[in-house]
Amino acid sequence: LVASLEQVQQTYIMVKPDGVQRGLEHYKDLKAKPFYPKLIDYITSGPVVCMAWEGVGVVLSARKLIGSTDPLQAEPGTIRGDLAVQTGRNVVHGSDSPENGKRETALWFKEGELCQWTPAQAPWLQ
Ligand code: RTP
Repeated sequence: LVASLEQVQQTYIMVKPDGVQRGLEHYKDLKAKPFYPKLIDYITSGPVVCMAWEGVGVVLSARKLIGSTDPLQAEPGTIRGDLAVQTGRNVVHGSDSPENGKRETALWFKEGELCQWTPAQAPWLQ
């Protein structure tokens, strides 16, 4: 996991209860993995809830909230630690790098679908 707490980043967050019925190759990096066919069955088996978050260090902080890939290794208080049991049904996804955050956000959202928001005149607020 490559992430910095200094730069403003985008991360793509997906509640993946049961995938989506579109032919998007979100997990193309994992094509060679033995679990890939099962992962694609899972992720395309129904609707998902998609989010794009933006903020300083958001890739790392979102992954912290989500917890480890294997729910049994995930800390209590994280989404996977509290709500999941198996790696193959780990409830939620978050980009693993700023580069993938940009790529995945562009894959799942058109520009007009993202809400641009500028905080009030207080640069120390994040
Ligand atoms: P994600 O991309 O979904 O946030 O997950 P991750 O970075 O924590 O984990 P990654 O290694 O990229 O794996 C992607 C998803 O594939 C499923 N998986 N199944 N051994 C297995 O059966 C296995 N390993 C991974 C999980 O749904 C994992 O989140």
